[in-house]
Amino acid sequence: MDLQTLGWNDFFKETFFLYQEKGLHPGRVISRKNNNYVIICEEKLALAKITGKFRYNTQTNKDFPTVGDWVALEMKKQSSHLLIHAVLPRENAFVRKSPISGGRKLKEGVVIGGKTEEQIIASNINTAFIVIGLDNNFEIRRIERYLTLVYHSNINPVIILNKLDLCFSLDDYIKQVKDIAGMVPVHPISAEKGMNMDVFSNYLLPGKTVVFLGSSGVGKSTITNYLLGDEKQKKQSISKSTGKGRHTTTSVELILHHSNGMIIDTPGVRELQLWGDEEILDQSFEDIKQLIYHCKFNNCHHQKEPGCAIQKAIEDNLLSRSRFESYQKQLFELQRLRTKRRDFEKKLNKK
Ligand SMILES: Nc1nc2c(ncn2[C@@H]2O[C@H](COP(=O)(O)OP(=O)(O)OP(=O)(O)O)[C@@H](O)[C@H]2O)c(=O)[nH]1
Ligand SMILES: [Mg+2]
Ligand SMILES: [Zn+2]
Repeated sequence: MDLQTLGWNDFFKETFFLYQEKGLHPGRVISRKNNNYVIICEEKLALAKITGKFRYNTQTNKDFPTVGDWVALEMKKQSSHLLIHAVLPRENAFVRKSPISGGRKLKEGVVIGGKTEEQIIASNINTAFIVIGLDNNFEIRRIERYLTLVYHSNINPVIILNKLDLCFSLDDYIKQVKDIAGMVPVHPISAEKGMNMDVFSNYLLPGKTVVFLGSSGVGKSTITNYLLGDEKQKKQSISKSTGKGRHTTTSVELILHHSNGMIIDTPGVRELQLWGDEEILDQSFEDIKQLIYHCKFNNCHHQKEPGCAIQKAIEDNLLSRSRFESYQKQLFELQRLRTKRRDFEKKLNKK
């Protein structure tokens, strides 16, 4: 398998030039556990670790290698593992805000301190499948959050409505999704019953990487297993399973598919906190942004002001109140994040 089939392109080639002169080799990160990486390079899988210098010079989580990254490797003779010298610039990455950690304290019920950082789930991705279950856990507001982050990451979103076999009112669900997702492709499928599974062949193409995102239990791994058509993942997850019958994915993993495309399966996260500036809502809430543009006052709070286009749209049933509330919630979260990030960056610069 050549590098192109793994997603190597001119973008990476350009930045790799410097490392090539130093005799380093390119490879792509398949999985990570602490400082142990599995890398695919030169037609084989190998273990790798970052160099001491890399570790010393790296302050933030986002600068460590992540699944999907291209890295510059030293092949040491007679060593059990390769050495990662650098991460090549990413074409894109799916990021969320890390759950607060490190030195966090509660003061009068409010979290102070801790690290305000982004967490990179996976990188260099062509398509992000936002998976949701057509069962009792259908959460439209969650899709909105994923859409905000996927757009921000510069990845093409596709919405997968899984568990079609459990659904009796598909039209209703599709309408809800179309209302918030506009032109984003929406595919109803059932991984368990093998319904409409051929939609994936439009995305799983040689050299292309797709990622499955969504809450725990929506069926990301079931879809992945179906597509792989073998027992690879299942076997692995059974060994990790708690014996309760369900195999929760615990780490991000890149898997080669026989189409020569690549699949990244991710664990469903409990908290999907936003990361980015307030502008990241421009695409995921384009409808609301358009309306705000038509409010009479520039500084309209969309409460009871005269000439408020938002309130009018809600009255006329052109916009649902819950969607507007969801927009406000995300906006507020991003405003708070901006303040916290500023404080955290100040702290980093002082070091
Ligand atoms: N009825 C039905 N059940 C499904 C379908 N797809 C998946 N399931 C079931 O949903 C449960 C969760 O599936 P998983 O594939 O483990 O979900 P996941 O999204 O990978 O979950 P995490 O790894 O925890 O993030 C399993 O019991 C599956 O058998 C489907 O199309 N129909
Ligand atoms: Mg899973
Ligand atoms: Zn207004």
